[in-house]
Amino acid sequence: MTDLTHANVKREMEVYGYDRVVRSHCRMCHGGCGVLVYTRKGRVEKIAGDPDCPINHGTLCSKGLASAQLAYHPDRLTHPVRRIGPKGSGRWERISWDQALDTIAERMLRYKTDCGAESIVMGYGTGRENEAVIYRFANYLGTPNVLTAGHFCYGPRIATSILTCGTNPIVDYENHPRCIMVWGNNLVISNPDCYKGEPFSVSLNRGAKLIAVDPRLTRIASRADIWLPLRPGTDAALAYGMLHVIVTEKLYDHAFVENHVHGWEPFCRRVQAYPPEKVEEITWVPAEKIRQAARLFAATKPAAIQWGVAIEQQVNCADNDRLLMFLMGLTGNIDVPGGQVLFRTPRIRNVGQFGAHRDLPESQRRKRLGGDRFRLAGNFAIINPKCVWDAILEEEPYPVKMLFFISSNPLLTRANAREVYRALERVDFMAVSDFFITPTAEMADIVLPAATWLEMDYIGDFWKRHGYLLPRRKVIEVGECRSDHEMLNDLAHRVGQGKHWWDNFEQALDWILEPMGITWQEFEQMDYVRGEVEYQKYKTRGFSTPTGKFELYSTMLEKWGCDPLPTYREPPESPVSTPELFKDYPYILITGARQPGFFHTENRQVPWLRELHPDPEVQIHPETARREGIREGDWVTIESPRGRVRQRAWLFAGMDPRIVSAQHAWWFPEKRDPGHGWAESNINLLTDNAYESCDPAMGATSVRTLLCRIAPEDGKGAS
Ligand SMILES: Nc1nc2c(c(=O)[nH]1)N[C@H]1C(S)=C(S)[C@@H](COP(=O)(O)OP(=O)(O)OC[C@H]3O[C@@H](n4cnc5c(=O)[nH]c(N)nc54)[C@H](O)[C@@H]3O)O[C@H]1N2
Ligand SMILES: Nc1nc2c(c(=O)[nH]1)N[C@H]1C(S)=C(S)[C@@H](COP(=O)(O)OP(=O)(O)OC[C@H]3O[C@@H](n4cnc5c(=O)[nH]c(N)nc54)[C@H](O)[C@@H]3O)O[C@H]1N2
Ligand code: SF4
Ligand SMILES: [Mo]
Repeated sequence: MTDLTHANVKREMEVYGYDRVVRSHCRMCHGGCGVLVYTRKGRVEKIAGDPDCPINHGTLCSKGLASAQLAYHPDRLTHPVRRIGPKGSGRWERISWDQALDTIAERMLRYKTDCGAESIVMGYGTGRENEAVIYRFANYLGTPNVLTAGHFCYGPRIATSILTCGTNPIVDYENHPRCIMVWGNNLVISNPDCYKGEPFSVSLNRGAKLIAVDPRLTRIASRADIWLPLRPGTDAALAYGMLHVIVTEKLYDHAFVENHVHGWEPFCRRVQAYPPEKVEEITWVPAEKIRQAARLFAATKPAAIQWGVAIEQQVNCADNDRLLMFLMGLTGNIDVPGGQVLFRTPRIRNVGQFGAHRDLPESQRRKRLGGDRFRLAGNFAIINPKCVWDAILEEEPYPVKMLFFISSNPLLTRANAREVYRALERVDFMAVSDFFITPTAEMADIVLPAATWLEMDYIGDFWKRHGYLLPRRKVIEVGECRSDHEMLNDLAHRVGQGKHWWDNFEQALDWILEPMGITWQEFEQMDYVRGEVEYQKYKTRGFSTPTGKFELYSTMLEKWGCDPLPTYREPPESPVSTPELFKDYPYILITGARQPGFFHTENRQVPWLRELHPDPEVQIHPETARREGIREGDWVTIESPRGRVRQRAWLFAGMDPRIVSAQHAWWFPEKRDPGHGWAESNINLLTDNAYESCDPAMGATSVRTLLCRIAPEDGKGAS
């Protein structure tokens, strides 16, 4: 890692008069990029990439660079507040941390006694490193209900990979795959989960072959050897089409199949239902291109699949994940250098142990909302959001009385936003921890001021699968803001679970590191630590699945009464499944393709980042725009059977004219009324959360494949 006494660093400090530099790593997204934070008189003045960090090699994105504008933002909440007017009135009074935590604790204990701990739902959104602390708190409280985005993001990858091969296989960019298939992912913008776009781009520059599976011609797709622009939501059929080619042309790894696979024969029978010509009809991708892609992927070694969230926000969520793993496995790319690796974390107490999942009593576990309906999700402590809204609004199967959202903005990020609004309006008591009073926080009773990554010590990336751990070092303090870790440690003592917690959170960091025989103070002096790297462990130990094999036929799903083999289901709303609706809503709507400067609902108040994307935009094909009387930059209405919102037209020729791609998570912090325009451009007013439209095992909500219509806002349109 960069030596802080290095000449470049010293010169930077002298020339600009910085008085301190701290090595840390960013967390404005899923995190991980090593940074050097320069301060002057205790204020952050500059953030630069750490050239020697193994994750990002000195590169940073716009969000990382703008972190200080977020931390010092004038609208930032810097002390706890209590609402003094009706919900959504925007009237708040300042209170102390003691008052805030005492009130939350008192409510929790009351609901626990009166209605059971399950009536308290803890919540977060995308993973942010506070998840292990939140689960620990919830499990010791006795509530099985932690609401996350895990039903349709990342959770399915973890759950299905545990069923299939024991852990989540990630791409080994360090050993340069020679073929990369990017599937429903745009990592050069999203830098998601364990990955950054930078090592991917390095592998491409070294000549890796590239296959892109994306309905849109992204920057990645434009560099691809083969681009497969499929009809949104038909990924399972396309994957089966490729598997059909690989099986019938015998392009699979015979030794792997013979020795390490469970369910080969039933799988081969199922594959027969998906010949490329039939798959072409379903997916719009020509059969010949499917064959070419399958052959290229199977013949080039090592090869890997870079998968994304698009395949999970569909009715075929879990099966999509499994089918992509089958492609990895059957081509012999699992756990080989440059392939799809099952890396180990260092020897620490991991997120699962920290989360204390084993300490939730079985009697409470059985009460998990939706656990009977969505068995795969329920078994991995994941719940479908509608189950929570129903429990609040209908009191079914029991009443939920309290919500505690720690880093989430569900009014913008969960499907069927009108229903979310009704639930937040109705719930008895709601607490929120956030940087700002967001549209969701405006509905709360108490809002707590959370610390950003610049304001905390932490062991970074201990949930990730690449096996690196990096120390995050506290650089500044802002007002009375506190990390969620410290906040929950404090609250835990007030609700009677103190014996499972610590006097201060540094002791928890020591506890996490204890198996490695080091303390936080020692780790803090280190650059990073990494788990032992070892390949093809399955050859001696088998896979960590019930059969010890790579399970094509899932014995666990069979046990839970689900289909043990993947299948293709037509999206619940589509030209094929709802032809009548399609007459009125003639476009296929994708939502949520990531934008560089934002992280879901975040950063719309950060000047450098809002400048990149001043307005919500919807991509429309020029032909479609002409037909509908829409010009570049016009405000247009987008409408589904559930609602209507406005965004600006961005004419984009790189997709089928029948597709429309709208941005998600828009609100307008500059609008000073307490709604902050949450219902103007929020695409989740259009998305559906009906149980029947969700993945039957995982409960994933379909937010990528819907039907819509579009029109110019002035109502003139085409005649
Ligand atoms: N239509 C549609 N909807 C989608 C998606 C889509 O593609 N289309 N994508 C979905 C996906 S994949 C996800 S993961 C979800 C994300 O959903 P959310 O996680 O609910 O979305 P965020 O906007 O990231 O909300 C995070 C909030 O937490 C605050 N925050 C950030 N960091 C911290 C922290 O460390 N502590 C605390 N206390 N607060 C913090 C931020 O200020 C912000 O208000 O959205 C989903 N919604
Ligand atoms: N800047 C920024 N970075 C982010 C986030 C953010 O909000 N902003 N969010 C973070 C989170 S929580 C997540 S989950 C990740 C997600 O990161 P990614 O997985 O990269 O997700 P997206 O960019 O939403 O979608 C990737 C691609 O899927 C395509 N797509 C849409 N529908 C389909 C389909 O049916 N099939 C296929 N094969 N492709 C389809 C879209 O055109 C898009 O190009 O990003 C993370 N990183
Ligand atoms: S990709 Fe950007 S936001 Fe994410 S960790 Fe790196 S610099 Fe920070
Ligand atoms: Mo996500």
